Amino acid sequence: MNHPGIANPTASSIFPPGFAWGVATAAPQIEGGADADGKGPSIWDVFSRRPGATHNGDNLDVACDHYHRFREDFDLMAALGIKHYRLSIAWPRLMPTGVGTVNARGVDFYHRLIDAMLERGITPWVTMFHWDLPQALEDKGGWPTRLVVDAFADYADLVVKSYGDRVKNWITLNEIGVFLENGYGIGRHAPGRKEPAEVVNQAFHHALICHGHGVRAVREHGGRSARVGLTDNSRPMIPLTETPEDIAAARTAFAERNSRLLEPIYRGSYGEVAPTDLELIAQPTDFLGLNIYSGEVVREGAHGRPHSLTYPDHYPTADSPWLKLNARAMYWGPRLAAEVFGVKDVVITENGAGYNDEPPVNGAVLDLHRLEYIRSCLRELRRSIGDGTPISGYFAWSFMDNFEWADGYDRRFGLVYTDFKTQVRTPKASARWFSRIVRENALV
Ligand code: GBH
Repeated sequence: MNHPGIANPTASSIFPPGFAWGVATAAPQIEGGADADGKGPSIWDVFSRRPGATHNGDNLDVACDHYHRFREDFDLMAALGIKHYRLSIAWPRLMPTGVGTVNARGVDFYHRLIDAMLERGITPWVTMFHWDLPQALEDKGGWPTRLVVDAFADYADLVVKSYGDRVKNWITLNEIGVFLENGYGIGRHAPGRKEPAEVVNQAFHHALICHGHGVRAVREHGGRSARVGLTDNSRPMIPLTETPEDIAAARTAFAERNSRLLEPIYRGSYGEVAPTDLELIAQPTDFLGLNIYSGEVVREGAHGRPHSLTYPDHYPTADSPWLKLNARAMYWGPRLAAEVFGVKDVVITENGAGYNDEPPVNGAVLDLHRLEYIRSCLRELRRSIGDGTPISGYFAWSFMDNFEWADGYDRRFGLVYTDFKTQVRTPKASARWFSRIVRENALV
């Protein structure tokens, strides 16, 4: 029964007009077609074939076969009412060896893909680099060598010149710290190297300059209405109590923990660097993309210093063991980015939860765990907006179950279930619920 006087949705559940609701994926995780139409190998194609590198030895050869099924996938997206889609472009499809020769068939693929999206009323948000470095560049030294910077500059120009007439939302690189620490520091991700900190630092510097070239390419070739930002998984710091002392501790911790990336980009300050490099890195962007899954709890400690708390055993956790289910990250991550680094516009470019969902039963996947977690996150996001944090969009990770890097295919983040044997897609309960949120522009 309706309670008289309580509207549904309530005012505090309604999002600002024009809020961008979307879903996200990345090329290497969904496309398959690993050597279709002249594509060169990426570091993930090669790494995933190494014995023991991924769960079950899973590789990217077929993935969701999106390369051949993108029209059906966009039909489903459109049927769910999704209006914004974050995807990435595979560098080795366009430039099989990373530099020089352009593969026209690869370029054409994304022309068809983008047109298919636009025909269905879906706005593309394109990430230039989501971890699939051409193997040929790795063979020459990879991210620690400067030649990746020059190669990326050409690649970014090619991408924006090719698609900039239809793509107006650009993301340069995804989670620089993650692909470098995992790929070159601990070796858990491609290319699986274990290098000393100074090598990883060098790689980090190169990736920042690549971000700068991405921004430059959009400004030069993207047209006047084009917007560009970087996506980071800046560590959200969550004050144990929402009191002035703990909030101050969270602010200090956020500044310290995220300065490596956000300082150079937002404050243009950064050790001893050639001024031309710094100029590229610190160019103004239009938004900051934040991937938020979890956060770290802090309180005021001794001498006013932040004190980080570790999660106890049995703290609610997704099947991804790192994914502690703390929805308040979604309030504090964007708010601290705005307060500490002066970010003027935050777009949540990823949020979700990884579970080993069971196959559909009578056509249904009741992923109530994922649904409730995302709902809690959206409640916190709305609270942050209500308190004045500038947030203009939210993308659920992921549209469909896909290749979860070293965790392979059992670990599912999709709103849509992927049967990797038959390639049948089944919207989960979370997809149907999210579809309604998009339609209402409100938490339902
Ligand atoms: C994002 O990365 C990626 O952009 C996306 O491609 C990916 O599929 C998605 O999230 C879900 O994972 O050392 O065991 O504690 C998330 C990056 C993954 C970084 C987990 C920290 C900690 C692993 N995070 N990682 S562990």
